[in-house]
Amino acid sequence: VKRILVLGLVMFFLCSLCLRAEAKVIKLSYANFPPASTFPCVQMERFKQEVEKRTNGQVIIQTYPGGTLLGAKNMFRGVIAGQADIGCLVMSYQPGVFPLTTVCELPLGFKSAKVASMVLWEIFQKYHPKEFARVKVLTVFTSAPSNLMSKKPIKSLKDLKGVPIRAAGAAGKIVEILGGAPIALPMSETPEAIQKGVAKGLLTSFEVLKDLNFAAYLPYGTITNFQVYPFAVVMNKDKWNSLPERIKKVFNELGKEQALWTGRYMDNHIQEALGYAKKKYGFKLFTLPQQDMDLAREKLKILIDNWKKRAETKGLPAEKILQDVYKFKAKYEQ
Ligand code: 3IO
Repeated sequence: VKRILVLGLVMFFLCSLCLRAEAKVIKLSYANFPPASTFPCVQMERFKQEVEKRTNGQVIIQTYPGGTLLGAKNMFRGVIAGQADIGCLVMSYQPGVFPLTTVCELPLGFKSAKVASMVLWEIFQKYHPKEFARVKVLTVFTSAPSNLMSKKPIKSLKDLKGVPIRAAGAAGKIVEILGGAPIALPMSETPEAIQKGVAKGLLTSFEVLKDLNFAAYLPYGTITNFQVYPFAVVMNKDKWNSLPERIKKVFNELGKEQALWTGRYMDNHIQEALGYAKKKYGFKLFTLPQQDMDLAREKLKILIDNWKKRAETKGLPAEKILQDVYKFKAKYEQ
């Protein structure tokens, strides 16, 4: 009898310990707009795994790819309102909302997602952009430099004239300046536009040839390396403030590492996607003639001037920010 009593007591304590641990599990929702196969969602799953591992399961993240919780255009507002705890947004989808950090979507000659992601990270650390004051920024990253994918070959700027090309934010301006007809849709609405033939091309990083199977519709590519699309992963501020310090520490330590991981994943994945597109669909790559590249660079300078003017009207030290971008870029390119 005594033994049974002791055993019962031990079990009671074990159970109550378990229950208490259970009660302390923090569940967070993480919203993303594009399909699960795409790089923003691949990095989301990696982020989830790292957080769960590093908090010993104290934090559980439920992921919602494909716009099932929040869409591309209401991501920022949705997280601020608390509809999702965490959300992944593209700054280019909401022109005017991010006057400082869109410095990183200017055609500044980034050659990799890794370098551009690190530069974006450093700019956040140095300037604490006011436009993100209402959320906690968990990590940032960018796509790889944008290239053209099209139904018909684009071998010169002349071939681009009047062609409807899906491109958002600064990328849309680039298409416009170079004589194309930009269609400003987020990536989540792009498959339909391509399949219906509303858009006859796309200006973004090449990995979507595989991840969204665009190679089936767009068998031609043109290397331009114009700009990158900057992303931010943000958390609802009240939710952030409610987290225990040791959990906050896990997130804070993960931010830069996650940016680097995503940049690297993107750069490697581009090569894989190009191989897939070539093998499966005979995807063909072109480069623009040097004189067209020079002309494009000359024409696109106005975007940098325009960004500076807009940033200055917002009271930002535009020239200093731009010089820092160049400085960080040189640092990480080494
Ligand atoms: C992108 C966005 C969602 C899924 C895959 C992607 N590859 C590149 C981007 C960049 C972007 O935001 C865009 O609209 O081209």
